[in-house]
Amino acid sequence: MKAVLVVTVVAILAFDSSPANAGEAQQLLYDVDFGSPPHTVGEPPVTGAEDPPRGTPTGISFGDPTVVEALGLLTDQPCAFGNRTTGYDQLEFAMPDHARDGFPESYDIYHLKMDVLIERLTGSDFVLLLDIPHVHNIYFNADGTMTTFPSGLNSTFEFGVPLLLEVTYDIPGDNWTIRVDGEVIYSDDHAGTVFRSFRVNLTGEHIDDAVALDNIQVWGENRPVLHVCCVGEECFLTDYDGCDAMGGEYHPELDECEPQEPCLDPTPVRSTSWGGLKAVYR
Ligand SMILES: [Ca+2]
Ligand SMILES: [Ca+2]
Repeated sequence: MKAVLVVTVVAILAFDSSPANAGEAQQLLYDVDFGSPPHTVGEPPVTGAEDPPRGTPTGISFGDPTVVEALGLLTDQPCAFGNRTTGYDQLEFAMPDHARDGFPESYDIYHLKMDVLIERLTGSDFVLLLDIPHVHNIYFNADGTMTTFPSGLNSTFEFGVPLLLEVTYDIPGDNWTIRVDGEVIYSDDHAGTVFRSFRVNLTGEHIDDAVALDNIQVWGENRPVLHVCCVGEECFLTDYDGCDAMGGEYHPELDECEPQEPCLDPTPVRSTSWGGLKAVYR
């Protein structure tokens, strides 16, 4: 059987998370740097649910997360968790499928990134809880390990060293991927269905526990819609521009190359040998 080629436009699909290079297919949902205004050093982060991009979390679920001038090596006004009180410190970020404070539009792919500093943990853990809608959690544990729920990740981190944590959910692609400082450390299926919210939480079992986050960004992205493009008898899946660039005939009414192989003429007007047919199907 002839291989079906899927052509995708790399410029659209490749995820560039920098705001300056964002394509039209992407929407910046959160861009929270805890800077002033609206946030104030020594105060809890301001919360709100404006139109995207939002500069605030949507809620403080528990405790006393506090905007600080610096914590350890995170020196550009992060949000600190711990703050010499015990108990949960938790921020919530509502996502599109959240009944309260959600965004008006849902997306196929979500990309989260944030600077994380685990300064000290003595028995507590710090966790990124993702409700999509069943829980996907990423734990920073007191023994220096990084783990997930559902289980699968077995990694480590360094106390006192900021890291860039990135998480990508591809919901139709049924995949979630975790990167630290640009390196993929985990990738698996179980991407979930609808993304209701994510939360960040320090369990706070000791007053010395200290964690800080900064530059929390979340992007939504829709997959381009691909249709059949016939270049001769070869079938490709592309968008209109991709088909045009290949000199093909675009068929927006068709979205699969298999099993019917729509680019093969069902009643060939030109005669062909068995050898020629076999070459087509090889
Ligand atoms: Ca900041
Ligand atoms: Ca606290």
